[in-house]
Amino acid sequence: MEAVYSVRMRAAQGAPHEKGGQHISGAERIVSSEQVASTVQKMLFRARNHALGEPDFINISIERLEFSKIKQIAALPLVTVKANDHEQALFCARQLLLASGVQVIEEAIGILTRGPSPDGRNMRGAVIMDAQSGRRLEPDSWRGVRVSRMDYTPQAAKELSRLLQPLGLDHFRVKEALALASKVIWSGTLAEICCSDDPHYTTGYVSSRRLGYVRIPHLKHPSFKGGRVFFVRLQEVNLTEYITRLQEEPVLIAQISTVQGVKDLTSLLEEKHQ
Ligand code: WAQ
Ligand code: MG
Repeated sequence: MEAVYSVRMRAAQGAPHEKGGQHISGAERIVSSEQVASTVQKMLFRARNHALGEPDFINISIERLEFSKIKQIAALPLVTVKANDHEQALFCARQLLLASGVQVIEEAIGILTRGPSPDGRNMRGAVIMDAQSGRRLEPDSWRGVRVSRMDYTPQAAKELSRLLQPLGLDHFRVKEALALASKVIWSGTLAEICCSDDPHYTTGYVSSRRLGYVRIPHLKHPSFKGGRVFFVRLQEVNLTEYITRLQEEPVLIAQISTVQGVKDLTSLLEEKHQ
């Protein structure tokens, strides 16, 4: 890979995001020069065929990046916690966040339930929350902070697919969420909770420095709006630098960590204690 390009897409309904439009879809890739055109085409198709509806505005941007300046990082280890229904999923999410040092759990779950924006809709980006007080810290509480400029190296993507396949998890959704979560933790985040905004996708996750990426089946109740909350410790991060890193610092995941199947909560927490 010599010259690489960041290709980003965001699609909204009613108006562009910056004019209050409803977020429909987004995607982030870092690809070689030859892949730019096909990536744009795939993103366009994806924006126009989304479960949330047809967008009125699609923004695709292409930016050349200097490969030598891109940080190479490792993916978080991936595991699925056993949860048979929504109740159990919520219990797991609470325990996993507590074990990661987050106290303000109900505030975050409330946001995923009601929708993060002031009018109860979903945002294109994430909520940033003070892990101690539960105070929201993102500068724009209508749009949130969008993590951008991350992807896998071709080798790492291949390796991840190879490991996910026997578990039946080799889907773009899992891979994209793991890439995002890995960049988010690398950027200085203590922990994250996420639920899709897609009404049909009910598996969510909690990720953290301590536990890695923990998938939680049934986390998304049909009534949840979905979204992402990044928990930070204010004594650990400079908020402005942190947000710039999330949005702008290009990152390639060059190394895949462990990929495990389903584990029950107790053994998962015990393992991570050692
Ligand atoms: N930066 C910040 N927030 C984002 C970004 C981003 N790049 N992309 C999405 N979000 C926020 C936004 O509010 C979306 O509405 C919300 O997250 C959900 O996004 O292991 O599919 O892409 O099985 O719908 C997790 C489990 C799936 C995957 C998450 O999220 C698995 C998912 P979606
Ligand atoms: Mg979605």
